[in-house]
Amino acid sequence: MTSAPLALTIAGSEATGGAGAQADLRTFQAHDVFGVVTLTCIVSFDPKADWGHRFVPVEASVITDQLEAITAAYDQDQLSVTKIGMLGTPTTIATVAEALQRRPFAQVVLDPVLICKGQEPGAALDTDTALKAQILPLATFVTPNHFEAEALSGMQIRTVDDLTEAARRIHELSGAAVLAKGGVHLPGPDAVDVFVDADTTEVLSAPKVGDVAVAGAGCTLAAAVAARLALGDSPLEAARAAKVFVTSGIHSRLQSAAPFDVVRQQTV
Ligand code: PXL
Repeated sequence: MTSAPLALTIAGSEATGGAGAQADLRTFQAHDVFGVVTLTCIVSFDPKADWGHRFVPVEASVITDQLEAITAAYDQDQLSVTKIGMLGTPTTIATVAEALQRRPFAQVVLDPVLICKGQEPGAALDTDTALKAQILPLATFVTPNHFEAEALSGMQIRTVDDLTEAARRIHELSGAAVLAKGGVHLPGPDAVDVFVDADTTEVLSAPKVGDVAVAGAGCTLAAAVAARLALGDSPLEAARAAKVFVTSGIHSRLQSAAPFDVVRQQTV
């Protein structure tokens, strides 16, 4: 028998494996963290329609069943870290929020997926509002990308100073540690993320790997934060390590016929 650090991902399936639960599980495994999954939805890109998203939510009762099985099998001492990825509908958001209130997790890493690459902006305003109202207050660590940081902070982000201010506002709003991602969206040679919690503001920087966003980077970063927290890192240590991990995965990215290259997670 062995004991192992565990982490749960509450996320969607993206069938080609670039993003979602598949990326999360590969990231957990790369850190030797035992991963378990509650599946929230199934996304199948449509190659006949410009690789648009076909989205099917998992029924609320089935989401509850998965969480019931997982939390009965592993108690709060054994499984204390969860990562939340794509939820997708207000019903799913309410279901997950209720389950997390019933059985709290010490660490809740929220990747506030408001929209996936290729989706229409603004298509899901009620989902965004529900996520902000019901899930954000439960998070202990949030990883918004450029677009999500603008939506959550209510400000435009054009510079690293803007990104820092937005991260500070999201920290004040949520009480969570925040790792706000500039990605390829800020000008300059570096991909810049900003970490803010009650004690620290730190700019994390790595040279950009090309100018085009890679699929799965957001999922991988948040999952790496969750894995590092499960291994005992502080939030700041987890943020630093996750940035290094995702940068390495972008360097060894996988090509396919889909429009985006995907992150390939490298064993730590
Ligand atoms: O990258 C955001 C994302 C997260 N989760 C799932 C997705 C996507 C984007 O495609 O499909 C399941």
